[in-house]
Amino acid sequence: KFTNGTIDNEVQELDAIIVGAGFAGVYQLKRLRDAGYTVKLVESGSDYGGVWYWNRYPGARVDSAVPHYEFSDPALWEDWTWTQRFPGSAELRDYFAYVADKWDLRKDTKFDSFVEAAIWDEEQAKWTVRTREGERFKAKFLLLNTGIAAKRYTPDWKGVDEFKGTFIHPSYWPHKEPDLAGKKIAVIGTGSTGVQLATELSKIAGHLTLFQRTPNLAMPMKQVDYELPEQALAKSLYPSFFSHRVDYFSGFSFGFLSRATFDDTPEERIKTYESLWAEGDFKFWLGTYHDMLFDERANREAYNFWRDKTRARIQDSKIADILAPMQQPHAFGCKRISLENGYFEIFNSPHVSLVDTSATPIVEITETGIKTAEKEREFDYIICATGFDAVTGGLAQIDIKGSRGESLSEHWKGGAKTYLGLCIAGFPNLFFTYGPHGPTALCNGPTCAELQGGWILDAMDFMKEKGLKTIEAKVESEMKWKEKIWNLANATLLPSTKSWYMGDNIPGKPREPLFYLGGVPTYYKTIYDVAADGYTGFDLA
Ligand code: N01
Repeated sequence: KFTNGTIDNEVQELDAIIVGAGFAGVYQLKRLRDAGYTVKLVESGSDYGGVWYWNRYPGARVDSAVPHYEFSDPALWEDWTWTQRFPGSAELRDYFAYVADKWDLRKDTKFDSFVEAAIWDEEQAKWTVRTREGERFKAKFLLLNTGIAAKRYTPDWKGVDEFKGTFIHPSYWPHKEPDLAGKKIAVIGTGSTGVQLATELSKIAGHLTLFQRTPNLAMPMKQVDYELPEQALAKSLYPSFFSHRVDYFSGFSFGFLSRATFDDTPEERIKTYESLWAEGDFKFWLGTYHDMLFDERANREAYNFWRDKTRARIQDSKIADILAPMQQPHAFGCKRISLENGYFEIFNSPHVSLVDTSATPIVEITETGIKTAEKEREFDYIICATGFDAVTGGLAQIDIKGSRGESLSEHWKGGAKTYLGLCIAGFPNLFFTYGPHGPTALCNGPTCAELQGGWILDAMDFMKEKGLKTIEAKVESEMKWKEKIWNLANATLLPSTKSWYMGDNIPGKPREPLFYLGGVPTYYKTIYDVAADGYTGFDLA
């Protein structure tokens, strides 16, 4: 069935094929192999790390604090020390190399292999998977762990190919560091990538121009360098720390306060805000009053505090009006907030400029630079931090054909449809993690990897025990789950805000909540209750 000119290697037969070597894929390889399954991990990059393999741009670092951002296996954490509270991308790659050795992953991993197609064979009840490089695999289970950022997005500007300087999407940062010192650099986009890049590049650029369409309501990270072997937490506390991650809304070790914003007097509120602010991390977002993401007035109060703190750091009031407007631009925390290290101060330097592309949009890329509705500017480098066809893009770009001959991209044409944020009707024995309709971007990555990965392994074990060939979500389960996703989202302020959380960043993408907004504890209970009840909502055969 795969005859489009690829090298037709022998088909390798497996119990499961895992796609993607980030946290989720690596976790599944270890757990499945330990459970006795034959399994292969296939990855398009040349090493482990997922987003951390690809995202090597200056300033790239995680904004979930360790030890949240690591696996819970004692065999790993006992001998691992971090140098910072929020490790950089190179240290995260070192961590993945360490995990690969400890867990002996390499012998079952195939790098430099982009999975481009998978087709369900009804008779054999197996998936045949093909990589762009020509390998073919046959497996009972297809486990997709492609993450939220596997499909890069560059707007369709005229002239990109004409640009004589260097044009880079930072998620494909060159392994040989470009010579940026003293150069005229444009950074387009102020998501997490743009904020980190701009902060770092401001230290070396001759002139840096940042193109902002929407302000990033970024908060101080409060990075900490550890005096080794000191760590954030005593290792004796790790087991309890990890076991409690599923007790909190976002899979961290902290959650929302039990009080609502206006339960406190104004003085108490300021005191609370100040103490959350001083802690850094996501405390002012995911550890604040429990009504902040649900109630407009509560949300405005949080924004006003953020705005006043931020404006105080910016010398030019016109620049402050763009970065931290007096009028709230969108609901606080309903578009991804970044953690920053001196971002707002860079605009106090004469060699850093800000262009508000909501007022003067980018019209085209020219041979020498960027033309906006206002004027043309010249650059040596254009760094296009415009993000990803997030969450669904990495899955739907694979040509997956299910039991009804329908492709996944056709199935999702009018919006994502899943059951439990783990599987899809018409696609038997296929599971995915960290994708649509799970807690995903509002959940710490490793927590989600272990929570969903553990569930998938349990489902496979259940099938083995019962001698089942297939497990497939029912269409009505999918419909009900989607309704739940909308109901949960409609109780929050998220649908009021334009962001990639709602699919807004990709022209033509259906507008819909891409995540389960009921929080990790409810999600965890729901999916494990389904398992305990014998996989309700599924057809088993
Ligand atoms: O991408 P984004 P990202 N003209 O989509 C702008 C994770 N991550 O790579 O906001 C002009 O957030 C766009 O503007 P607007 C994290 O989950 C984590 O930064 O749509 N501008 C926006 O400013 C994050 O959320 C880490 O109005 C245009 C930017 O480009 C996710 O990855 C680090 C435009 C895109 O921002 C994605 O982050 C990095 C146009 N035509 C990433 N089109 C850490 O852990 C788009 N933009 C720290």
